[in-house]
Amino acid sequence: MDFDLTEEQAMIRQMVREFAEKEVAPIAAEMDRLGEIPAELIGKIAEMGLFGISVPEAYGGGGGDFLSYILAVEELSRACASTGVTVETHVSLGTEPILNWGTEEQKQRYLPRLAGGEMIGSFGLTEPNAGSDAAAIETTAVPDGDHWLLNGSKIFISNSGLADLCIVMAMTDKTAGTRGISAFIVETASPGFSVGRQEEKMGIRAAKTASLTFDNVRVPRENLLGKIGEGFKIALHSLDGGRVAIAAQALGIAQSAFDQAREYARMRQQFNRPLSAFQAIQFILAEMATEIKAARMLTYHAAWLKDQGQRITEAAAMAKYYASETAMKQSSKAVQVYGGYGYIRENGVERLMRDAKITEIYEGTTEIQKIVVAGQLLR
Ligand code: COS
Repeated sequence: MDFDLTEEQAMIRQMVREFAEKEVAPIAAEMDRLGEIPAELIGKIAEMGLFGISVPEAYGGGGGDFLSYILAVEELSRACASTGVTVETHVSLGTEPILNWGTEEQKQRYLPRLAGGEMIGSFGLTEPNAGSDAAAIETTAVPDGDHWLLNGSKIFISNSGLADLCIVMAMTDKTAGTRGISAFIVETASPGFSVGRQEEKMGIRAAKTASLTFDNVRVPRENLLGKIGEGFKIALHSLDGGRVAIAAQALGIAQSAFDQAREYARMRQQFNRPLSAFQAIQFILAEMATEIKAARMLTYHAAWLKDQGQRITEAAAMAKYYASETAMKQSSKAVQVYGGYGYIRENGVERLMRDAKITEIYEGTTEIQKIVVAGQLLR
């Protein structure tokens, strides 16, 4: 058992940490206020190679392993959870499905541009009537000569408005249940593809989230991803990886909450002593640090299993369930340590609480993660 990062993983973590502290953290509050990640920052992330961190060098990526990517999402999210999820959506949900399920031709066509950040990726699964019940999607794809015709709509789609490409799940056979769903690589510039208004969210306010509408969108036949009927499997397999990355996002938020709470506890004086001299506050910090460590172990272990080529359905669900609850708890505790100063925007800890909540919801709610874990345990 080896708990050390490799030299390369440690180097990537350090590099992303420095980048996040210098380029992301100073503008995180402003991005949250404006509801926007500046194009300049997206450009810098692309320059750093973070959009292609886990894409093999043969396709223009950095050739890093999955754990390196997880470390990058954690460090970005520690500075700004909106930035973390923008990269996460692009990598786990917009790029990995092509890497894992695409034909050689699809990989050659899309991966170099995705890895370089010239194209941003997204993932269209959720619909108004298909949230946790992902198989209930109503968007349809019907063959039409050399194309597929897509009709329907999606909601709550991350990176909408920013993305150039969307992996869209659509029904190709309504009578076949989950095996009637297929996946398509859809370019967002296609006629009939439209993006709704950006949602006003509680947290991750700088990340883009909008609905999509497909009005007779013509998708070339060769853009079917995987085989007909494999879409649900592709979606859930992609979400396995995505859930580990959301656990990493949650970890970044929780770590930031701890860092700020500790700093404040040392600095803030009440009753002629720093807060950190009170056992009530020491216990809070001890609980925070312990739970964050446990969440980190689950998350890195799930990433390590993926790097060993093992199925991670259970490990990913456990990591996401635990890390997201940890982020919610720790960010709330950080606000408590700050007291009234934590409740006002100025100090930045309330943003962590708002950002943490979504990690318990997207890419499968906590309840869905428990269903997945129980399903594996009772198989
Ligand atoms: N990887 C690959 N394939 C998987 C899989 C995984 N992690 N999980 C399930 N599958 C396959 C199964 O093997 C099965 O395939 P076969 O029909 O060939 O046997 C198929 O998918 C259906 O599996 P299952 O019957 O377990 O699926 P359910 O309909 O019971 O749904 C839940 C399972 C509820 C867990 C699933 O719908 C889910 O994860 N929902 C949440 C969706 C979600 O995360 N939404 C967020 C949107 S993205 S922000």
